[in-house]
Amino acid sequence: MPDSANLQPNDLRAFWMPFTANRQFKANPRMLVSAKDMHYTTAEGRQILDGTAGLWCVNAGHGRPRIVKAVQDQVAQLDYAPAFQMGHPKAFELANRLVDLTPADMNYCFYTNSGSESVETALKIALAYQRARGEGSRTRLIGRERGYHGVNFGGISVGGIVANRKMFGTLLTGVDHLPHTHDPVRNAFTRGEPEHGAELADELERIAILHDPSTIAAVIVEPVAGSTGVLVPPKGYLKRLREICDKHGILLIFDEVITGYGRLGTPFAADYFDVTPDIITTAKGLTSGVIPMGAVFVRDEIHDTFMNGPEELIEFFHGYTYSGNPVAAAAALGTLDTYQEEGLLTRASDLAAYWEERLHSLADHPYVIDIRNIGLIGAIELKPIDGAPTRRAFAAFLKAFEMGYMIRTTGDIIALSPPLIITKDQIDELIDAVGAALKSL
Ligand code: PXG
Repeated sequence: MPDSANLQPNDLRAFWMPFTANRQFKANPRMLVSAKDMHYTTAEGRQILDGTAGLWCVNAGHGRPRIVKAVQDQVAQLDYAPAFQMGHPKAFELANRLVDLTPADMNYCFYTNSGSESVETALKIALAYQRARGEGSRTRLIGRERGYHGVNFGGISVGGIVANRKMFGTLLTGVDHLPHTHDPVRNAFTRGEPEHGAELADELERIAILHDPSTIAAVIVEPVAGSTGVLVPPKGYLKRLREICDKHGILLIFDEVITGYGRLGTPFAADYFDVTPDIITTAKGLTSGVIPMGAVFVRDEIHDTFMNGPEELIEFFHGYTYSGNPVAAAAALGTLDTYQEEGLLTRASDLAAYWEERLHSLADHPYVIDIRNIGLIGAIELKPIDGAPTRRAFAAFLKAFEMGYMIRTTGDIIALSPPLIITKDQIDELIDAVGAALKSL
């Protein structure tokens, strides 16, 4: 057998792993070699219950037959087609099916290969749209503290995670940030949307007046911030952002890379909160993580504004070699079939009350200082060890993995976001395991 087919790799040196403590991992690797439905199997043959849908992406569960077959058939039939000035049928079929899921007047889809690329694409569409409609002075982009919009330069510029920004120079110019909405003093242990904090949206008004609204192109926010530890928007906050954007001609971008495709129990967070943005970025759950793919959805008015030059000219100078890749498109179609046949885009709403109840049952466990939840997302915030932030949550992560459960930590926050196929028994199992891991700390 070639080395790559070995279940136990013999040398971990060359792979510089992303967002990983490389030396620690390589000293004691956690190696996954197969997966089916709700479980991974490790190289040692242990079963691991997936409490995080991989990295918030495996919404349909692992090894789902329709997706596997769609990919196998497609790679044998048409492996690649040029993405520029050429097409293939599945990219069009997929776009049509996707825009049927998006809010009513968002009928156009631009393909990318990741959440980070979806963000760059959305920011570029926003700037180019403002210019195309004669508002070229609108060059500023507004993000939010604690926002995560991927790792490319636009995304880290509008993002609000210090560690992702500080090593990388001056970033984009002309960016400002809203304050984050995390308020443990007023909102700790809230179930669902917190009561307090809608007024933080008014900071957009202040920023708009500071720079003058005519200089601002777009605001980008995650409807629910995921990576920085599940920050659920205060009641009324997103509606207020929408109103201020409307008042000042500013585009509103929802980064739905995590919230898209059923995570909250609706196809998109825009549906859940009943707030329609101008642009939605997605990736992850689009293919249930199987093949890298992202999609950006825009309102008709944005797309149509680009469609007025000479017909033989390219309207928008942007795109990727793999935009709408045939195998990725097939994976996405297989994923949508699975979501639709099994009702997965709304299943989280059936499970949400049970999930919430079980999650909040951990409130009395050691070191727990807050619990937050929405849809099929949960977060348990721990009191950091004095002088050693992140260590306590990471210890819980290691303990849970040893016990056969995959959870995710960010700072001292445990984040949970299981595949949407999880059963109530598996929710019990996962929450009990997290409880036991906390008790062992
Ligand atoms: N936007 C949002 C809202 C995200 O959550 C990205 C953009 C970037 O996507 P890509 O595909 O370029 O990674 C993300 C990614 C975590 C975690 O544990 C979150 C992400 C990725 C990896 C880990 O919180 N979010």
